[in-house]
Amino acid sequence: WERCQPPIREGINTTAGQGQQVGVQEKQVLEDLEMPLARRETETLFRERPEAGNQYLEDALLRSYLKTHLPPKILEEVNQDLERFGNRLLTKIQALGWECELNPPVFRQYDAWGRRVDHILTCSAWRRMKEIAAEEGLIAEAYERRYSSWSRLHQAVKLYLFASSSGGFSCPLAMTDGAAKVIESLGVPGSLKNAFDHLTSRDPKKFWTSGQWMTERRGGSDVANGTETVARKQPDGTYRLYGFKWFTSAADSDVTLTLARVVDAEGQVEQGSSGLSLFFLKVRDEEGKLNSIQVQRLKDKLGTRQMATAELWLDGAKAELISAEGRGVASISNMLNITRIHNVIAAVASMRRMISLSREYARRRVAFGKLLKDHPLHMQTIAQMEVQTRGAFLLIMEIVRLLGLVETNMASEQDQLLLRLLIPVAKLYTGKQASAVVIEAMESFGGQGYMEDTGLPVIVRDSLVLSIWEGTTNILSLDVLRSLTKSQGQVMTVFFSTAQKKLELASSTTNLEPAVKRVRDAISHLTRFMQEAGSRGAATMELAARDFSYTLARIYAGALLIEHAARPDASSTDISAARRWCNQELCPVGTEWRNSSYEAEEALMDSALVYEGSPA
Ligand code: UCC
Repeated sequence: WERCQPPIREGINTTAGQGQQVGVQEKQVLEDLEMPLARRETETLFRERPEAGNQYLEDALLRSYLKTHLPPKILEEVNQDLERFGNRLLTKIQALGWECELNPPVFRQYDAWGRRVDHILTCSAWRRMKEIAAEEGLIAEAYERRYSSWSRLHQAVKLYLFASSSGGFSCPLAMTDGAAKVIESLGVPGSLKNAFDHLTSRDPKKFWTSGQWMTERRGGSDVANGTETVARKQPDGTYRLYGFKWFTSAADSDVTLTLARVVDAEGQVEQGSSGLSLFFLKVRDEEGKLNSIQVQRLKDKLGTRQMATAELWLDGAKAELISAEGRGVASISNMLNITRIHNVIAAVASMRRMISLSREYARRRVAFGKLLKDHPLHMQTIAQMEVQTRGAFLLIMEIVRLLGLVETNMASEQDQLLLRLLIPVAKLYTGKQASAVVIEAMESFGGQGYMEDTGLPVIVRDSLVLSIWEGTTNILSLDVLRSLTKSQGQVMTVFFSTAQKKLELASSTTNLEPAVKRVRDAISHLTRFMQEAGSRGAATMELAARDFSYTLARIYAGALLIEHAARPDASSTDISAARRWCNQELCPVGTEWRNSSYEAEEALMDSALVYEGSPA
């Protein structure tokens, strides 16, 4: 309101009867009191719009990470590609992303003549995104392996730069990557060779995207018990699928992987996880007709509205069985681990984009007589977000580095175990971080952050799903425990030894001593917790699973930040980020253990607290 008030002008007397000169001035003042003045003020506000530049060039941590880890020849090429891609994102792709937001998909069930058509209509910008994804090799890069183990990291960095400008297209890319991974892990059998070529193509005319239809009405998390879809074998060896898929993301995709129960000769199916098998199917035939699939409706979602999520009836959809019978969950977990990695990439990208806009805004916006950037409290808030984002960024780089090693047969058994553990840890931790950081960053724009047409609420809405899809925080915490059980605790041995090695690298850096000490203390608290809680059995570990996973994320990211800050050419900000990260509670599971939060009586009290006053 203050901005709309006319300014007080010194030296202008508006009282009547003081001659012609005064009369002209008075007229001027009266004119100024009209709209033009208010409009001029508004124009000032326009100039405060934060503009992010080339997101690659402005990302100091990303660039220093690449410089530290990539071999020089690869660095040179990757650097060139990323700078070019950063410019393309800024000048072309970002605008397309906004168009996708403004033109969400529309579902048309019938044509003008009453024929059932079930068309999901997407906008031209969305379709252009698909072409760009192919041209940029956003999937291909990872499978061509021209930079050997570093190809995965190169791809991940491109996806990270792309995510916040992609208009939601990161979602189909995640599933496409997951499908390619499953097919590759099956040895690219002849029947899937064509599909693999399409999914990993750089040719926009050839490129296919994939869905991942896992969720049915009775089970999003509990896939083993919630899947009702059945598969009937046909004389030609193919199957026909019958069932109802409750959430199918990017339902305009070309192909999909899905789970179903094979019907045996007696017409029976096996329930539970061991009754599930994995199928590949094309969504449409060559003429564009749906593969015996009916679209019931599109979902009305809080965010990711650029992307069509549908309810689908499978009414005899033709499909190919691609796992051993009953090994559906284990087979699709190859896809899940890839889509979970993409989830982490998207989480870090959304935090990075919001901070990038926030810091630009702080350079332009004046409040209380000075720029926001000159208000220490404001800068402290953004710096705290920056520290969180740096920890998350190094986690994702570590994961894709390990994945690259696994994919090029250069990984040790320890690397594989560590990767298995870190994927759910990073997914659950960064999903939560993203919502917290993005909402905090929204606040740094004041009321403007809440305005739809700034584009900021889109980032907020879209980031909220990151802790839900691909496994909620609790489901992922249980997956962390699954990785412990399956490896008989070996994942933890590797976790501890790798974290300790990273800390040793910093032993001669005096500035990092306090941070190193805090991580070492956290490791000993965690070790003590595991010794004591481990003997209490599964129920205790289940109650502790979330805090346990947070502890792993904080310790490991702390070790990574310390490692990065211990480089000979590390900056003072690298050191400060490591120290600040390590100043937070690094071992929440130890604290809660001391508070007896995981005792059986406390679990009973949880229920009592939740249900007090609620009818039985
Ligand atoms: O939301 C969806 C699509 C969204 C769009 C994608 C966007 C991606 C991000 C984009 C960013 C922009 S699709 C729905 C997502 N749904 C889920 O994530 C499901 C959540 N639920 C779980 O993860 C559960 O934990 C289940 C389904 C895995 C539990 O199934 P079971 O059958 O009860 O689990 P079991 O019996 O423990 O595991 C069966 C087998 C075991 O192997 P074996 O038999 O050899 O011992 C497990 O070790 O599967 C293995 N397994 C795994 N292996 C299970 N999970 C994993 C894993 N993560 N990695 C390796």
